[in-house]
This record gives sequence, C-alpha cells and structure tokens, in this order.
Amino acid sequence: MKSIEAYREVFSEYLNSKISRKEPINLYDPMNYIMNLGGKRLRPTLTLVTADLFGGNHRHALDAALAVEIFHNFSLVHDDIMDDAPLRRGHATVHEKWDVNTAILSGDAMLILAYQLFESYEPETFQKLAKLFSKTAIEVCEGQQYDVDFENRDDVTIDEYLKMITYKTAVLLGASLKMGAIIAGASDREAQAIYDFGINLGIAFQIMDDYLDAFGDQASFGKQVGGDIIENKKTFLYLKTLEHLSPADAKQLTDLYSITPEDPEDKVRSVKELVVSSGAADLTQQAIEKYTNKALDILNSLERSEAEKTILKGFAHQLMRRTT
Ligand code: DMA
Ligand code: MG
Ligand code: MG
Ligand code: MG
Repeated sequence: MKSIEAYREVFSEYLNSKISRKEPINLYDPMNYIMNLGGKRLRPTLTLVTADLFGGNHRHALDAALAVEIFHNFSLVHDDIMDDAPLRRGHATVHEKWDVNTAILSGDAMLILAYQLFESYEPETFQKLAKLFSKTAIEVCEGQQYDVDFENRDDVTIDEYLKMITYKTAVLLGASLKMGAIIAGASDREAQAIYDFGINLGIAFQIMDDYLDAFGDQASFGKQVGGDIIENKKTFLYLKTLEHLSPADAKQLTDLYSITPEDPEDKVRSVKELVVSSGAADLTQQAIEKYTNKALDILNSLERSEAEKTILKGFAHQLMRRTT
C-alpha cells in the first residue's frame, strides 16, 4: 500500500464485488410519468397570464411557471400517498405504480428541482421568488397536516376547514399569480391584490374539488369518486350536511364517518343520500359562487388593462363550471 488513493481503490473494488447491482429506479421516471399525464396546467397558466397583465413578457415567466407546475405535481404525489388514492389523471398514482418510498423520494426531488428553476432570474427577483416559494411550501405542508388530523376529529368547524384549504390549496394559486406579478415588476400593492384574488379563487377551487369528489363523473374527474368519503375527509360538503341534518340523521352521519367501512361503496352511497337530503349540495354550490365573486371583485379593483383581466375572469368562470 503506497497511498490513500490506493487504499480507496482496494476498498472500492471490494465494495463493487459485494453489492448487488440492481437497476436503480431513475427518480425522473415517476416525475416524467406524473407530469406527462396532463392535468389542467392551471397554475403555470396563471403565472404566464399575470406576467403579461402587469406589463411583463410571459416568456420571461416560463421558468417560474414550470416551477409551480412541478411543485404542484410534487404535492399531488405526496397527497396521493396521504389520501391512499389509487387514481390520478385517469391512471395509477405514483405510489401504486412504483411504491411508497419511490413516490416520497421522487416527490421530494421535484420540490428541489422546482427551486432550482428560480436560479435563472436575477438576484433581486430570485430572492423574492424563493422567499414566496418556501413560505408557500411550508404552508401547503401545514394544510396537508390539518387535512390528515381532521380525518380523526368530529368537531371540525367551517373556519378550521377554510384555514385548512387556504393552506393546502389556495396559497399555491395565490403564489402562482404573484410570481407572474413579481417577474413583471408590479408594485407590492398589486402583487398582494393578485395574491388575494388567487386565495379566494383557490378556496372556491377546493370547495368545488370536494364537491366533484362526491358528485363528479370519475371518467372526467380522473380520480376515484367517493375517495374523500371513504377517507373520512372533513369537506365543505360534509360540514354543511352535518349542520343541516336533524340530530338523529347527524348522528347517523358521524357514525358512518367514525368507522372504517366493510363495504366502502355502501358508505359512499349512504353518506351521499344524507348530503342530498340535507340540501348541502346546493349550499356548497352557493359557497363556490361566493368565493369566486369575491375573487372577481378583487380583480376588478385592479387598475389594469381590461383585456388581460378578461382572461383571468374567464378562468374564474371556467373553474366554477369545471368537471375535472
Ligand atoms: C389537495 O387536496 C391538496 C394538495 C396540496 C394536493 P385533495 O386531496 O382534495 O386533492 P385531490 O382531490 O387532487 O387529491
Ligand atoms: Mg387527494
Ligand atoms: Mg388530500
Ligand atoms: Mg380532492
């Protein structure tokens, strides 16, 4: 033995002879899989439209738009593990197709990759984007934690629910829009207003998502319809139902929600019957309209070109009528 290098070489040879060389899973495989299954591409589009709205060039916002879409897909990969979801975008979820560990790792890798995309911006913009991004990432995780905690609680209030969905869903819509504003050099006041527009739009979006999870068409929704009911999710639909049932029916509903059902389909059917009889489905539609209108009021207050505002308005109306 002559040198450290030589020792290292001997060790490496030994190691190589011992370890079995299985084909590793490329972390980009699950990433490409989920990203290429489509989706609405709502969040990146919001970033691009907003960059134009505030007088920037949407092309300059492409890296940030990609970052929010990758971030969104990261959160879906992790979300599907947490929700035990079999289907996403009409196909097997990442943890079903590979395994839970791979899904966690590739989700984490996506989060880091999304961060790296901000490096293409000059330092001042980079700093603003990265700060907003990390704040959003923490909030999304916090919202997801509330979502899981609420599965085991039967005293969740509408205010708690609204806080939960603001964190798990709405902040990313707000951030997607605000990033476009930052890149275009909008004032802090305008950037905040477009963020608030996104928060209200995001709240409407998640209440609609909850609604479609019970009453949507699985083929266009691309996710397992009834999944929230099976997993005891405290959705707007559920909380409103509980509020409007007679004490006896409310007890039946909480009982249905407190046990793991032998027959999940049967649980979904019974819960949906109670939802319909309580009138909560209509109240949920009204809430979606209320938050969409709040979003539109904020957008209207912006002193910006009517033409660009029309695109965002169209988006808001489209989301209210969506089936996916
Ligand atoms: C979505 O909540 C929240 C995040 C952060 C992905 P969800 O579980 O209702 O979403 P989905 O219906 O898409 O699974
Ligand atoms: Mg989910
Ligand atoms: Mg979830
Ligand atoms: Mg959902």
